[in-house]
Amino acid sequence: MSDRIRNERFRSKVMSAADAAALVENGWNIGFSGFTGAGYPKAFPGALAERITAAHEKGEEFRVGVWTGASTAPELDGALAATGGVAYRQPYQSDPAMRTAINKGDSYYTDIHLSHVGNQVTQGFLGKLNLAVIEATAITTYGEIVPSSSVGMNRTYVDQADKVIIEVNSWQSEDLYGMHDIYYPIGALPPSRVPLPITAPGDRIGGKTMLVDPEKVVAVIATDAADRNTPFKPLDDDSRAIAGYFLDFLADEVKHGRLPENLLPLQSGVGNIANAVLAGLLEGPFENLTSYTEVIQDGMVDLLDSGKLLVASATAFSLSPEAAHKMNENAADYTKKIILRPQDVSNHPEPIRRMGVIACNGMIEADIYGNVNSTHIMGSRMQNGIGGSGDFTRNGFFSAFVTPSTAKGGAISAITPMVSHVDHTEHDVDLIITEQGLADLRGLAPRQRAQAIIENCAHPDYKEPLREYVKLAATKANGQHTPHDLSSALSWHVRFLETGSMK
Ligand code: 0RQ
Repeated sequence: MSDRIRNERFRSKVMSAADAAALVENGWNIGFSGFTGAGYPKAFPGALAERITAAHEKGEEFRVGVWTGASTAPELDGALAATGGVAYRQPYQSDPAMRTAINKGDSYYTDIHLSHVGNQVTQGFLGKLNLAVIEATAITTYGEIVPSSSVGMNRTYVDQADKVIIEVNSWQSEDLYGMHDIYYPIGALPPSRVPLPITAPGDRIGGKTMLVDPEKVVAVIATDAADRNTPFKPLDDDSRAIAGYFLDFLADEVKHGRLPENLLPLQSGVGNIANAVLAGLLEGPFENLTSYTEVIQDGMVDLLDSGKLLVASATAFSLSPEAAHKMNENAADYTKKIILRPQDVSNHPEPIRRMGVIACNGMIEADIYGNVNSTHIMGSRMQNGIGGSGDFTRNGFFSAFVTPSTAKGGAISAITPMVSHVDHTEHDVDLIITEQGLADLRGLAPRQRAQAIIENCAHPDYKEPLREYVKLAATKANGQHTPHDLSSALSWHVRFLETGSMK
């Protein structure tokens, strides 16, 4: 490990995770590294969970605020949520235990656009950041931090926190050095902000390492543990069908001269459908592709290997164990084609709009007019969070949302008269795609959108009831520009809650 901690001053601060956790005080806000199960600290969170539990057993109050880049893993979100000691969580999570704590109201949660977090922290909107706990692959001779498999919020948390703890993880490949692009904007807050100088996904605008004031570093912990690395499910027929419609649509746009032959930079959300789209690209006709996205999944690595994708810009990996192993073995090669940036750069509206990124994200439900719910089951239960979907959807060249047309074995229609929660409004949503087909909403008025979505995307079991709703809504006093019958608009959700089915 001493060859990874190359600065004597930092070497003298090496201690156990338990000793480091003992430094934490009740009420602190802690900014952790970690994004979609990559690059989160592996040892400190568990040790902190033990400290919190011990305090609770003595009847002492001990709760902390947990800030991250995005989702982490059972060792972080899971372990801390299980203590009941998480008072506050932001900006994104996907852990079952944390989700339960949030939905019970035990942990308050702010669901924030990922590109906004840096601003909000730096401006002080979220209160004081007491501690940053950051995973690194190494600490350089000059005392700079080489990040690991995610960058996320690391730069901002290290800058803004009073104290810093660094976990140096020898499981992460040292060859990741050079993959990161850590941009330090001059005058980061308005009115001093300057343009973000990215005009192509492969542009590098920052340094390879993160700077840290050594005075702030209170502990260095040595670890050797793998990222979460969830295996992908084998591609199912629905995912393949959705990917097929999207790829046919892209080919048609090229044919009509609305997209160049190598498309525009691609953004792809997380999950199996997104991975299926990437797998489809592998077999498809497009060459010389680029990606400006936030997460690099297996499908993206396969595309890079095939030579069809030239470069991928993101903020983190989210890989299967096999792909993570391959990344660790070949990181030096991938460094030439992959750039990991802070999330306020990977998700920044400015380059997304400038380069015309094609956005494609998963959703929970859409309504007949194209409003999308990405976060709340039945309008109330938080699933994960908006993540970066809004950053890309609002600012992309065009924006697609994908989902199977039904959930829970057909008891739920993903196309409803009115969504039970809105994350993306009809103004931002250009394409809706299910295994039934694709609705191209560009330029359509609400009544036309309803027809396109119902006829192309709804499951056959729900088509007729949706048509009936549209007819009914048109007869009501409220049957105006966007026809609605407010007394029955959410009746499908109510029926599901009462009977277990929307049918
Ligand atoms: O419930 O877990 O109880 O079985 O919702 O559904 O099918 O596993 O969904 O993994 O494709 O994720 C929107 C959540 C889709 C994701 C969402 C139930 C379903 C299941 C999960 P169970 P699936 P996927 C980049 C961009 C927001 C963030 C984002 C997401 C559970 O895509 O989090 O896009 N997006 N970030 O049964 C009721 C419906 C339902 C439903 C599914 N209509 N009604 N329940 N479910 N549809 C990444 C980052 O930003 C980090």
